[in-house]
Amino acid sequence: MKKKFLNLLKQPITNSYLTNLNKKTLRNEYFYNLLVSFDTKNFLVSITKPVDPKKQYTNKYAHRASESQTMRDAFKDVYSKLIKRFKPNQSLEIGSNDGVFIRNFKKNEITAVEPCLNLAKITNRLGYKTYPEFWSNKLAKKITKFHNFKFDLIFSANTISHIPNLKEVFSAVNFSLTKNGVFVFEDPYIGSVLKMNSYDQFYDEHVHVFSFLAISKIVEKHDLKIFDVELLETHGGSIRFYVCKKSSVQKVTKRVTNLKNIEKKKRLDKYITYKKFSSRVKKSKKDLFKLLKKLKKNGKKIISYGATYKSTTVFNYCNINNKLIEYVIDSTINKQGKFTPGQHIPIVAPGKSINKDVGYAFLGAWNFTKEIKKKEKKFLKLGGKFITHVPKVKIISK
Ligand code: JHZ
Repeated sequence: MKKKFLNLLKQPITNSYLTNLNKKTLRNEYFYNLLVSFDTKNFLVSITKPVDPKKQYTNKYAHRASESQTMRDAFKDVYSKLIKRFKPNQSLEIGSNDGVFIRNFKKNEITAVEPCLNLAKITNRLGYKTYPEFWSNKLAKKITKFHNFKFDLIFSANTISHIPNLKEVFSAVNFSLTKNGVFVFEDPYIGSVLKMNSYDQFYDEHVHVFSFLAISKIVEKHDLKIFDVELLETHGGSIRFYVCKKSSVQKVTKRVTNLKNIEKKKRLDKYITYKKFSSRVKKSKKDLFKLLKKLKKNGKKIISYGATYKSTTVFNYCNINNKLIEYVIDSTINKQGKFTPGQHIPIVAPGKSINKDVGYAFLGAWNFTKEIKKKEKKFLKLGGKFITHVPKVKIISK
């Protein structure tokens, strides 16, 4: 049974960066109510009414996974680790974005699936066979029929949590795996969201935010098992699942039972845990708005760093517009010159460092704080400060 615990109010589609602010564009901007629920039976945290994926994964998809050094390194590391441990002959990636993971492979070793046409074109051009379609039972059958083989490794990062129908995901995965093949996927972790108070991990694309307890219930129904699990620092706290067929030779590691026990102890299977989180979110909203208002009143210039999908949730939930934040800087070329969804703050290209007249930069990309601080040493040295809302609203001056 789904029980609502968090209301993040009216939100736009996070990928819909606006090219102009004329009347027609504004009239056509799509909004929905972002309500988050906890399923008391299968422990899954999900958006109550997901948006139609065709509205989200278009041929104008903006996010480029290889935009940060942190993520390029992380994907290289996981590639080496998986190759060493599983020695796959043939691999598949679900949601290959701009190819940040598959670029590590030889072209005949990996197949990719990416429904956003503009992204699929990038990797097809590089010579990696990419299916520009949504992952489904039908596509899984088509792929194995075309290639005449199944996969020893299926990998997916920041994609499975985006798919409303998880039953179909796992049934298509089971069909596509070789006898002892492995499915490794990683997504934001609900344990980290609760700890970091990072409510901005909820937006239209993050249909679910996973716990170990929720995924173990689902895979069980598809004749699969979790044989290993890792908690990661990426994207502000992620979880990596290692899944195989129940009949596989893979042995279940201790980490699996450990995490299961930790999650039970932290009551991730109880509605009250999420209800309490929602009170902390309301406080975070009040604190952030109050801080920005105060700084503005004192004549400070505030900008935002990283036109992230996450910050779209923050700005729209907390009612932060360009009266408070003058502009957002982002290194992604196809976000520059556009406006943030819902609150319409202009997005500009970063200069060599943050402009001298800027007093404060809100960390829209707080998950890359280390990388950003390293790049913006001069800004900090000249007295500039960052603002973050995770784990609580505060100013960072060093
Ligand atoms: P980043 C996206 O979310 C969408 P977002 C998606 N749904 C998802 O799950 C996650 O990614 C994984 C910029 N930047 O990765 C680049 C700079 O400008 O936190 C990006 O636009 N300068 C698929 O958008 C943004 O910030 C920098 O120095 O919340 C970061 O976006 C750095 C480090 C980043 O994901």
